[in-house]
Amino acid sequence: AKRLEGKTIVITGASSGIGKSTAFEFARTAPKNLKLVLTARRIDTLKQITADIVAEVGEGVKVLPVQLDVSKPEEVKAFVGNLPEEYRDIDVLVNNAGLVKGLARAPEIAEEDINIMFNTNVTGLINMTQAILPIFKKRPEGGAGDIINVGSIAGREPYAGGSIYCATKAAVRSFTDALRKELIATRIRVMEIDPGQVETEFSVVRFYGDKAKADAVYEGCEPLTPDDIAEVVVFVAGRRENVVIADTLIYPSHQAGAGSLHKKS
Ligand code: NDP
Ligand code: 8X3
Repeated sequence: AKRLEGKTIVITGASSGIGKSTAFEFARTAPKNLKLVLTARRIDTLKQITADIVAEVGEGVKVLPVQLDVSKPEEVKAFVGNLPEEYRDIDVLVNNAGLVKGLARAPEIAEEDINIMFNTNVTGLINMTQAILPIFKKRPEGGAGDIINVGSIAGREPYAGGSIYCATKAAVRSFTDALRKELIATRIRVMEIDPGQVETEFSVVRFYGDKAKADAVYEGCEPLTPDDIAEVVVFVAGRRENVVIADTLIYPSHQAGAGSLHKKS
């Protein structure tokens, strides 16, 4: 907790699931002196989460909700400059915003879905990283700060019906690994966290709001909770500065691959 004290942390996709849990987990771990910038498209939800965090941990954590659509390059470009001065000295960027749309197979994949997934999961993550890296690079020793990218098992093991989503997460993986090499002479840590099955709004979004279809995904399974992943995010950010948890893959006990889930009958 001491190592996180005084840090400014930006989380994308903080209105739900893993991002929201990560916000709470940072606040609980370093409740004395932390600044959290919570971003997503749903600003009202972010405001509620902000109030809930402060109600739980107190005023030691400063929380700023900011509306940001990472798939809009102009919004990302304006993001840092629009932050109040006291939130601009960012130490940790959690690139978590992401989504899947549908289970369609080529040649039936809607162009709109392809664009939403790539613009959010890939271009959005890259643009956020490029917006914040100049802040990191101003620090001594070539720069310092943490970039924590949320990938997926889907980026390692592509599956039928998930070609586009899997391709976006494979792209996250390539970008992350190349960036770590580009920044080798600095103290900037580039880390990737790859969850397996986590129950969040992920499947509701995949099935365009159809909650019954989403629930069926988790029937007979015991998925991870978003808190399980949040604990890992906060753990990697809290290591000694010379320790880089470059890569993690996190499954629930009955999962061993993208489509490899043991279902209780
Ligand atoms: P949720 O749907 O619960 O949360 C996704 C978050 O991303 C929301 O806060 C949403 O906020 C935000 N988001 C979506 N599009 C945008 C956008 N254009 N701009 C800004 N924010 C956006 O799902 P998860 O918590 O599960 O997903 C978080 C990450 O974890 C994603 O990258 C996902 O791919 C990854 N992941 C999830 C797994 C799972 O099984 N759940 C497994 C492996 C990886 P809003 O709608 O308010 O913009
Ligand atoms: C989410 C994992 O395999 O359900 O990233 O698409 S999967």
